[in-house]
Amino acid sequence: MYLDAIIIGAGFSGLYQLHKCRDQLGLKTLVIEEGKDIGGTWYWNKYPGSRCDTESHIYCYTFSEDIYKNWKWKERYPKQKEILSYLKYVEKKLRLRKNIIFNNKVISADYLDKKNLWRVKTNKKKFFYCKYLISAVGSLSAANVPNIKGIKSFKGEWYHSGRWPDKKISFKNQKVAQIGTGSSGIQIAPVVAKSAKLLTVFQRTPNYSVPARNRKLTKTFIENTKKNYKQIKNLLTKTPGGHAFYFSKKSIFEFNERKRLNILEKAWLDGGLSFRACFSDITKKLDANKIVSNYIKEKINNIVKDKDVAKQLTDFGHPFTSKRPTLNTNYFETFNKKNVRLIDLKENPIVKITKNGIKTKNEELKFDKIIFATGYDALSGPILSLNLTGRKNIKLNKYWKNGPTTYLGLMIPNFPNFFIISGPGSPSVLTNVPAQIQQHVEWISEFIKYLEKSKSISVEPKAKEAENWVKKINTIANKSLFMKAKNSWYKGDNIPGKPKTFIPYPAGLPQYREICNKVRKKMYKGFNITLK
Ligand code: NA7
Repeated sequence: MYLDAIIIGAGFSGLYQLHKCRDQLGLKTLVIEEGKDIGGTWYWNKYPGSRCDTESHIYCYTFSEDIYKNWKWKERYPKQKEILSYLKYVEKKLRLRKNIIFNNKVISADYLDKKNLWRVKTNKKKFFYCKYLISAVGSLSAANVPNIKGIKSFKGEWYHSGRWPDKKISFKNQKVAQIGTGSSGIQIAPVVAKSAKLLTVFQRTPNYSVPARNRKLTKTFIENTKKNYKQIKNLLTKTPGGHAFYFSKKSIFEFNERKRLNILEKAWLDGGLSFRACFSDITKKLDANKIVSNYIKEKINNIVKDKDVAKQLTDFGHPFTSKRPTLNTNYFETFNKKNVRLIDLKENPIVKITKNGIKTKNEELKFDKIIFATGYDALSGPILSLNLTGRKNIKLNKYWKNGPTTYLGLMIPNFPNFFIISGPGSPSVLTNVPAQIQQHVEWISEFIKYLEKSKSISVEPKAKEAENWVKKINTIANKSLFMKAKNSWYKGDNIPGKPKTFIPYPAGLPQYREICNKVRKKMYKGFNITLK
């Protein structure tokens, strides 16, 4: 089957890209989706407590006033189910489903040099041909299940947070192990602890976490977001992370201790991701960061009653925000429950999984269920899993053996007409993702329009431009607090054998947008365009 454009993935990015390609560019377009329905990340992440850490009124599309205004969010942070319903509402409105095939996983894609076409193969042995291939597979979709000895022998059930099964899973009266304490694990533990007989949380690195302070949205708030649609849309293009808050312009050192504390207390009570923005230098300067890191530590110490557990939960070896900032609802309070136990893997590492549970250095524990909240092969993992072969038989896994090389995070040298949404080298995971997805989709669509108009056969970035882009990212990252974290998936540390390089673009969405706009204005400088 021949198509102008194939989009892989039917989440936030794939759906918008389909609308753009089909309805605005008039391209014959197909979306290929592995899951049995739309949703992408939000289709797979059905784990207990799954909820977005970004506020609902901005975790959505802003490209259409009609779509924005006709949807009503219920809570400050949307639940996984609510986001799925939202995406279904958008899909229905734009009549997207008819151009999506489900239950098909792309297992390889080869660029046919002579024909200037991509040949895409799925696990159902279906072949598709297209001129433009667009990855909308997401940044955090390649689940990382650690290779722990004995996992196959486990008699109970195990699940990964990012591949949660469709069936209803009960933890009632069960002995449950949870490995991992990132954003997902921090959401899972308080919910599972409500029904489990015993929940044992295995922690490799303690995590800073700020209260989410979730709440039902008031009628007035909802009305205001609708009334201020244009201002909100505009704001999201101005703030560094595409969120609805600015960073304070004032350093923490401009205030005396009492005032500092007042500001921190207020931000803590408000909760949410904006906590880190209450001073200008928390995320930038180690001395400012230390004050706030200690403040969070004290908060946790005040919540957790058992002093040894509190110590384990606050033995941070990294600055606040150098790893992904997390939000929680009663995560630390959960460790005050009698049926919850924390195991610090630094003191008591896992030796193996047995048929009945987990054997650690110090003990053998029985479990009915194991939850892996162990994260993802972030950003590059989902692209590599497509098994791409580009021009002259160049394999992507070889081309990226020293780390993902892209230009603007959008295209890869030697892989013509292949575009990436939210991939390595783009601001992606460091932003409110739908805000950056829209920027990407709009930029890619403009580019394709230009390519079609100029009767181009193919386009790819110049190798030198891509090398410089990677250098630029690492130069900025090397000066940042991000590099002070060990085991950070931003740098590929969490996957054995993964090249150690900073992966997302770290200088913020407005700066990134400006660079992309400049490239467009300069008639796509940095790209080799081959005309008919
Ligand atoms: P994260 O943030 O990568 O967290 C994964 C957690 O799992 C983290 O605590 C890791 O510890 C831990 N981990 C990873 N591998 C192991 C092994 N082998 N043994 C023990 N512990 C391990 O993933 P999340 O899913 O929580 O969040 C990712 C994003 O997805 C999130 O922001 C949402 O946007 C959705 P570490 O810190 O690496 O020592």
